[in-house]
Amino acid sequence: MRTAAVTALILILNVTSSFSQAGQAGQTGQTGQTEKELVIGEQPLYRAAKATGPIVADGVMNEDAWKEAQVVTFDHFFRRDEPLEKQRTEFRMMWDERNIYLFYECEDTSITARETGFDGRPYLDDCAEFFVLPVPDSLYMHFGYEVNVVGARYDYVVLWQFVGNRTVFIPDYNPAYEVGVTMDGTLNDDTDTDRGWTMEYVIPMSALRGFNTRNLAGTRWAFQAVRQDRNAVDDRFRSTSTLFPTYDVALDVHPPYRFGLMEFMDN
Ligand SMILES: [Ca+2]
Ligand SMILES: [Ca+2]
Ligand SMILES: [Ca+2]
Repeated sequence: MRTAAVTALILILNVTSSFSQAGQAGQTGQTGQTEKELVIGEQPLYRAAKATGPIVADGVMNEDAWKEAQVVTFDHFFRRDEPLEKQRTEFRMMWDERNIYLFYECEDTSITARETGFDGRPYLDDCAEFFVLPVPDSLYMHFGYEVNVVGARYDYVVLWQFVGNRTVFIPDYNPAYEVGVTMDGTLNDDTDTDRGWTMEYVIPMSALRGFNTRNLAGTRWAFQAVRQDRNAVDDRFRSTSTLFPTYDVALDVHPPYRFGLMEFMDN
């Protein structure tokens, strides 16, 4: 146990060190980044616009504020068996002093969700996930939010490969946040063809307790956004797509050193 704890500490120190070195290299125009090797400090950047008006978590993008959001797609697919499983997802994120706002717009020919329990396994269903580490760095933890299309939530703190190679999920993290869903199709009916679903999150800054959530304009946090796509009621298999590449998906989609960055824009 003592050896594992020391190893974890050394890993954290190494990552912190390489982050600052990579940042300096980036400033001088040098880059060690390749398709397979994401260098800490050179992660891809999402620019989160500041919301200029209220946003209601109802799954409907009818607020003027959303017009300012950068639109990106999840182009990294994993666990994909069939071409059918490569379905399009558009993602938007905004912020203000009180909240982070997320919008997932998912094309889906088969809307499927079985989990209804709290802190269960919504990730085996059609599910939108958000992992955030509220610093511009790659510490070995993050907050996680996963909600399926029937509103079943799984929220947790991850300690990634914290003890040896073991990742610890702490589900006792149960913050207050709002989620709204719309579906264009029929739930859990494999015999027809659906069109898609949306999910809108409003996560209060207070959910990220313990981290600095003030004076955010111009600062950066690490995050990842993920979609699970299940297309058969009786088969738990689902494909996974992510905003940022995560090359070790056989491991999982949670390593914080594969996260990208969000920048809090002041418009
Ligand atoms: Ca809305
Ligand atoms: Ca929880
Ligand atoms: Ca689906």
